[in-house]
Amino acid sequence: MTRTGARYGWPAGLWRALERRRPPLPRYRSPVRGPWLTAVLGLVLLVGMPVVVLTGLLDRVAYGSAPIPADVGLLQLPPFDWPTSPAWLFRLTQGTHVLLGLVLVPVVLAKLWSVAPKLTAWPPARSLLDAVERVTVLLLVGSALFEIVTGLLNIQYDYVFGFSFYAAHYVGAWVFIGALVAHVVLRFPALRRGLRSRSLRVELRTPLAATAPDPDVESELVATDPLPPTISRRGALALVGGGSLLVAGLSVGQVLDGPLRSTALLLPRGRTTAAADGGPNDFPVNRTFAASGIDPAATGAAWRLELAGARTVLLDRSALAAMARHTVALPIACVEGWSTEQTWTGLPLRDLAALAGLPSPTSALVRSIEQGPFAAAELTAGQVLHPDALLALRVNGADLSPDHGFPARIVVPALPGVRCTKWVGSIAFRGA
Ligand SMILES: Nc1nc2c(c(=O)[nH]1)N[C@H]1C(S)=C(S)[C@@H](COP(=O)(O)O)O[C@H]1N2
Ligand SMILES: [Mo]
Repeated sequence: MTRTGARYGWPAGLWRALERRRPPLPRYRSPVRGPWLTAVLGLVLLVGMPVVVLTGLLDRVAYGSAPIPADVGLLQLPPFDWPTSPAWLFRLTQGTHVLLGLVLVPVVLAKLWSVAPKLTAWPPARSLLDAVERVTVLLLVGSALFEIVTGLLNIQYDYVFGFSFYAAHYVGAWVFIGALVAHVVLRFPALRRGLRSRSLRVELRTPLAATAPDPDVESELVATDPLPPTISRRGALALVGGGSLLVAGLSVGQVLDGPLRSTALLLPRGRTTAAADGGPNDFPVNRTFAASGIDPAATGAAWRLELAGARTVLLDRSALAAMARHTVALPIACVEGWSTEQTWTGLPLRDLAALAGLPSPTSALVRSIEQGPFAAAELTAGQVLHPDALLALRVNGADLSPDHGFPARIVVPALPGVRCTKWVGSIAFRGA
């Protein structure tokens, strides 16, 4: 049985002529494909995707422009000060973005499978509205796959692409947002119809033996010559849900401290520890001291912290250590998804600002003795003045290890890990 173009207002001859020119596109014959399955998967994505998008945009705001500037032109969000409280804020937004993004991958793939007949429909457009819809679907599918692939490569630290991840993933997100809004507006009625076409309760009780093809042959998703079922609808949902659970199980360890971290098999870097000895410095490392290329002599007895403000002050490590009395548990949350909470001891940044003669600075520029993209990071007034914002010298009661930023590093509540500069050489306070 083949559908005719009559109901789309096409002249029958033209439709048949096009049909005859059908390229060798696959014809899909699964009996469980249909408006209901597509609508259920669509609903899950309709709830989950906005959360991934919103937490992603928030991460972008928290990340700011430093240390890796990414020029995104007009798409730049208006600047606003990322809060320093609650301290776990970035850990939550970043963890949610990466984890939920990963967990939804099986659902996205299942949704693509479920609408495959539409993606390969011939003729490519039945009407103008249909053409518009197909273009938005193309953008939606393209940007979703782009975001998934760049996101996955980023958390594997695998920069095989020749462009900035930060700019590309962000611009891709806006393409996705636009296409998603258009898709939801255009397809919402179909989503409702699909959800109502079957009862979830009934489907969950229907075994394979009782699984029948959809009678709704008007729908493009429904096979006109279905094969016998090899999986029930509930089986298909269980397969997708199981896939998501598996992904969750293999990733959630990245945000957990303790032995469960080693279960984060999807996130190799989050498991790398400085000292796999269970000691005070045994927690994930982003870039190791060896990888930083810093000459070890520069972190030895010759090291001085330079504070600039109304006056310039040079302090050696023993002078700083004598003043380092503030201890607080704060997370390090990496933009690549992993996070950990550790107990840091050091000097409040606001005390250092006062030492430099600027007790209420408007911003600060932190410089590392490392060269390269992490050489400098900007802190806002709020980030400098928070009582728990530290130049940390110690962690969990021991000196920082070289991998964690010895002689001194920045730790600020709710600040993305990428801006918690290690191997600090100087801090320049600016303002009144
Ligand atoms: N100088 C310098 N500071 C840095 C980095 C770096 O590569 N160089 N990496 C940053 C990133 S991306 C993170 S997530 C944290 C990780 O800190 P950790 O390696 O001590 O866990 O350090 C940040 N500070
Ligand atoms: Mo990071």
